[in-house]
Amino acid sequence: MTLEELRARCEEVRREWAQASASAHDPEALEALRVRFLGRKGALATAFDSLRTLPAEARAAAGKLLNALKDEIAAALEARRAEVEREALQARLAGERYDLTLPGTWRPLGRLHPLTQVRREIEEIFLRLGFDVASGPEVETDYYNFEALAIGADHPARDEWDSFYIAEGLLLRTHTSPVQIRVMKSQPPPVRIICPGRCYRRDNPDATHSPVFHQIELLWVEKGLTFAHLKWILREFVTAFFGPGYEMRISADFFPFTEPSAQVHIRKPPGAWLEIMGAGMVDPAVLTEVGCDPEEVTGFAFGLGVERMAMLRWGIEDIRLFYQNDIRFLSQF
Ligand code: 2NM
Repeated sequence: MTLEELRARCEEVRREWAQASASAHDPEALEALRVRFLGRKGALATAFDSLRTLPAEARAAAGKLLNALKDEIAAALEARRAEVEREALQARLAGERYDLTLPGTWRPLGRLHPLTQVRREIEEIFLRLGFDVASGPEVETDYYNFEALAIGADHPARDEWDSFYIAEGLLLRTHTSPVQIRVMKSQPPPVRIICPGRCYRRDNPDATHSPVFHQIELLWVEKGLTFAHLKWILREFVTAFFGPGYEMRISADFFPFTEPSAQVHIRKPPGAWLEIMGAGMVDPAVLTEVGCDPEEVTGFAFGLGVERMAMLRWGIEDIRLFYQNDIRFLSQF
C-alpha cells in the first residue's frame, strides 16, 4: 500500500462515518458505530494494521494521518452521543409537557346540610354549658309520647289527625320529649340533657309545615332550679346562636307538661318579634311520673324547631327547600 492509497482510504472512512453517524438516533446505534469504526476489528484498526505494508519512510506520516482520523471520529462520536441524549430528552419532555392554560380538575367539596350545621351548633352551645346529648327511638308508645307528659287521651294532640300511628298504641314520636321521659326514668337528678331528633306530625306540607321535622329539646332537673335559671339559659342560647344585640321576651303559654309555660320571642330592634321556642317549668305531675319528688327537685325544659332556627338565621321562607336536595340551594350554606 502506498501513502496515497492510505490517504484515499482515510477519505473513504470519513465519508462512511459521515453517512452512518447521521442515521444513528439511539444509544444502540451509537455503540454499533463505535464498534464499526473504533473497535478492535473496526475500520481504523484495520487501517492501522495496513501500516505494516507501507514503505518505512512513509509510516510516520501515515501514522499521524490515522491518529488524526481516529481522534476526529472519537470526538465526533462523543458529539453525536451528546446530541442523541439531547434528542431523547426533548422527545420525553414533549410527551410530558404541562399545559398551564388548561382548567384544573374540579374536585367538588362536600358540605354539611344547613340543618346539620344548625343542629351541631346548638349541640355545641349546650355541650359547653355542661349538657349531654341524649337520643331515643323514633317509634314510640302512647305512654312515652303522650301519657307520661300529662297529655290526656282527650288532648287535641292525641287526635289521630296529628300523629302517624304504626299500630294500636305505637306511633312515630311527635316531639323528642319521650327521650327526656326515658332519661329521667333511668337516672336520678341532676339531669342536664338536650335531645335532638326527627319528629313526625300529620301536617299538610306548606311553607312552614313538614310532616317530618327536627326538634331539639332541653331538660334540666336539679334541686333548687327556678324560672330565673331558665331565663339565664335562654339568654345564653340567644346570644350564642343569634349574636349580641337581641332583645328577648317571655310570655305566657300553655303546655300540658309544664307549669308555668312560656313562649320565647326575640328581636333585633327595630325589627319585629319572632317566636323562637316554647319553654316552661316541668309540671310536678311529670316529675312524679318519672320517679322524682317535686318537693325535692324542680326542672325546666324547652323545645325548638331546627328548621325554624335555620329559617330565621338565613331568611329562608319555605321549609320544603331543606328536603328537596337541590344542590343550588344546599351549596349556599
Ligand atoms: C317544649 C316546651 C316546653 C318539654 C317538657 C319536657 C319534659 F319531658 F321534661 F316534660 N320535655 N320537653 C317542653 C317544655 C317542650 O317544646 C315546645
